[in-house]
Amino acid sequence: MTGNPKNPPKIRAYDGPAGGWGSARSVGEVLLREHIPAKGPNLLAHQNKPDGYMCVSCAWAKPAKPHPLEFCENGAKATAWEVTDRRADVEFFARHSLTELASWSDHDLEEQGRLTQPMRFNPDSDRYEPVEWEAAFAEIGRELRALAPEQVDFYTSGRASLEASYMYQLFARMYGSNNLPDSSNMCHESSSVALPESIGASVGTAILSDFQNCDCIFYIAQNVGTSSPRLLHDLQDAADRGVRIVTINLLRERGLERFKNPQAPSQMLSGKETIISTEYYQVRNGGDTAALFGICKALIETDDALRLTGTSKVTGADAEPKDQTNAAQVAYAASIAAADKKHILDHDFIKEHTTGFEQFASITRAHSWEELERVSGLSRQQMEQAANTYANAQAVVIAYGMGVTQHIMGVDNVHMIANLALLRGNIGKPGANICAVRGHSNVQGQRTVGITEKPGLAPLDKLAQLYRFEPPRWMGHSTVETCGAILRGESRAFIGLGGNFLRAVPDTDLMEKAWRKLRLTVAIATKLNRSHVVHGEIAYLLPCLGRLEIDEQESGPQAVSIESSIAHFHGSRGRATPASTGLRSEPAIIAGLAKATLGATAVPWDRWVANYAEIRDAIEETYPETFKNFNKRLFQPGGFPRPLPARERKWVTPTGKANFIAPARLFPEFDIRGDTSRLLYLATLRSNDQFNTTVYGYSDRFRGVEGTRMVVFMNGEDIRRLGFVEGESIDLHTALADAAGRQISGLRIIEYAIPEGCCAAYYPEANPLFPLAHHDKKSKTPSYKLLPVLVSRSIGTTAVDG
Ligand SMILES: Nc1nc2c(c(=O)[nH]1)N[C@H]1C(S)=C(S)[C@@H](COP(=O)(O)OP(=O)(O)OC[C@H]3O[C@@H](n4cnc5c(=O)[nH]c(N)nc54)[C@H](O)[C@@H]3O)O[C@H]1N2
Ligand SMILES: Nc1nc2c(c(=O)[nH]1)N[C@H]1C(S)=C(S)[C@@H](COP(=O)(O)OP(=O)(O)OC[C@H]3O[C@@H](n4cnc5c(=O)[nH]c(N)nc54)[C@H](O)[C@@H]3O)O[C@H]1N2
Ligand SMILES: [Mo]
Repeated sequence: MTGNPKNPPKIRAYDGPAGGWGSARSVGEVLLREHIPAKGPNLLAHQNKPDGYMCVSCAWAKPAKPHPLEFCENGAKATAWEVTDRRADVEFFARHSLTELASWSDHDLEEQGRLTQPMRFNPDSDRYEPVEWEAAFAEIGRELRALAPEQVDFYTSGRASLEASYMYQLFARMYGSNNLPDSSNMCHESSSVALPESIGASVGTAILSDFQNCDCIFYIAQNVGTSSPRLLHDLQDAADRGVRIVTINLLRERGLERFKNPQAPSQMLSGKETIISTEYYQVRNGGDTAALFGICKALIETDDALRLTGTSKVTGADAEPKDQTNAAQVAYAASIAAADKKHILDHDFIKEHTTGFEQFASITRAHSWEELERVSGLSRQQMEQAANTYANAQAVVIAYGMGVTQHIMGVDNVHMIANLALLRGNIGKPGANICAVRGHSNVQGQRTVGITEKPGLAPLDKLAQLYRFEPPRWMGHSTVETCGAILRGESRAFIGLGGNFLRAVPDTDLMEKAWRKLRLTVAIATKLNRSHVVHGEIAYLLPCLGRLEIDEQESGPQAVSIESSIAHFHGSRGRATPASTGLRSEPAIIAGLAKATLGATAVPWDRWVANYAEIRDAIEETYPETFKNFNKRLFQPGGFPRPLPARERKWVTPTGKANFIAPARLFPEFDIRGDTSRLLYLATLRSNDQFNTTVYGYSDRFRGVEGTRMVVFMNGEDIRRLGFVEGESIDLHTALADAAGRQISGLRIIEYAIPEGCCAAYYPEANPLFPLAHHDKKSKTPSYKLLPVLVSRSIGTTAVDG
């Protein structure tokens, strides 16, 4: 089984809007595909509702007054994928050896359906075989006790509830380890490092009402139509109010161009679409710091001129516009003058609330337009136009995603976003603020309750006092450090609370070899994936309930909770019948592991499992300010907010102010090896038919790709310059010194609206290209959106998915 798509690949331009009938049809098809046409629609009615369950797809806000159907195409897919009627049961594992399953594609592995009971790897039969829960816990406990805590890694993917995450970090710390890497290390970690330095907040500060009160949105490097489609409704409402939406993205993404609301009958029938972006700037990948410097330069220099002269005369722009560049600037200065403004920057805010402005301004002025244009791929006029729009807005939301964070300069990029916001006081006023659009549905929340490798970020003293143990104080492993320790043979055991670590990380080929040498791999999971079929010497699959399922415990059916992208907490109650009676909940599995590993402790594990409200009480005791009256507020419509001092312009930074921080460079320095005439900069992307490593199918409707994922998006000029033709198969080779030999083969060329010199391919297929060392040194986030690659014609290879 190769996982080859059933139909031959088709590539054609998609000219519909995001949403629309395509989306409505797709939801129906998904329910059919997972054999759940009857229970599906009923269940979906409870998705993201105050009394229902919180979607397991993205982390976008759940409004207090939801739409009758508060879900999107991709949320419906995630639901269908979880409540599917398909099963990877005992008979399935009896039929297939692990050697065989290791040749299956990501899609085919998960497509087998839900895991049904605990399994242990048997080396004699090369199969996973059923095992009793207690026997599994006992052996895992014995193995963990035989290892040093430094040798064990406890990974969390961002779906686990606040309750499960809190228990998991406590288990790891009581065992003696701070090795708590998580999916966030590959995702928004650049935000988690940069935002505290800039504004003293570890998360975005925007809430839903900011989208309702802004007069401008900067939408940077996030693919809303695929990755967080419900946010498209908020963008649509804003667009309908006449809000300017300025998009900065590597690609032309359909969801950022046009949207038709599949849940608004009038739009569906009338054929009306909403134009989302009023300005669309296609930046080169890795060009955001330069582009944002350019926008800041236009603002600062225009402000300089206004302050000097008190008139609309601005640097480089005489009264008579000589070219388009000057035209934009003059129009801008004129509009400022018309509004009788004497300056463009919010000097009162800068003076009262920030440090570092003068230094940032002089570094910004010193960057030449030529350099900024070359690195960003935008023209001076475009950057000035964006600045003009920015300066004419009273309240701006700046939202961003992975195209900013997954970079060698990820932290620098986020600093630049904060700098732009600070120039006009766009933090801590209604309708403004920074929105870090989060990925996994509880990735933000798991950090809030202690999942972190950094001892300084966990309330260790409090945990010590509450549970009477001495927590480890050493710095644990982040995701890339876990990979390093596994590659070096230092880590001996890997426990995964969800996720598909082996596919999500860089250097996947090397990692697989090292992974097989681990003494112990334990996966708490809902579905089979590659991190399970490639396994350690002793390997366990511990199947858990999903969030959508009824979680019956001693005190009755349980609820869990999550934190959304806008820092609101929500209760979630499962509605679906569990996939199997052999499943346990994540809290129950963690408690089982903890008791078997740690013996008697001061933690009432069994009581917690019997009634999750008691876990929430413990969370509240640990974080009294954040989780005040947790159980009482659990189902508050719209969620209850997490206190965010930066929203009130209280800056929890060492200076007590918000800080302008200027990146030291515009673009990373790479030690490139090979024929540079064949060099392109690669970004990796998600299709509209996947959730991370979960590949639902082989369709990327908005980008017009059907039936394959083995493609590379290229600019037409590059295709011709390199002597290729569209549809031809090529290979990509990592072009960095010390990274020789990393390549992927047989990618079909698609001509696409992407700047020259750049290209894009799908994640996780492209991950073998990324060397582990290729990450942001400050946040350790892998640079998944910027890798120098060389392209060559494929010899004798054909594209094979999987
Ligand atoms: N359906 C679906 N939903 C998801 C997920 C999924 O896989 N499928 N994953 C979830 C997770 S964990 C996450 S983190 C989010 C991810 O959601 P996104 O943040 O949207 O991440 P990507 O899909 O990787 O795409 C990033 C976008 O950045 C652009 N880009 C790439 N490089 C650059 C650059 O250098 N500069 C600029 N300005 N733009 C760039 C790309 O063109 C693309 O539009 O979505 C979450 N939601
Ligand atoms: N090249 C490249 N690599 C990337 C990225 C990229 O843009 N480019 N993006 C990165 C990002 S942003 C992220 S977040 C990571 C994602 O990395 P991960 O979070 O590790 O991966 P997922 O694909 O989300 O994990 C899917 C698996 O989770 C399990 N699962 C699903 N639901 C549940 C549940 O309720 N409970 C439990 N216990 N298990 C469950 C299933 O077994 C499923 O197979 O990948 C990163 N890797
Ligand atoms: Mo993510």
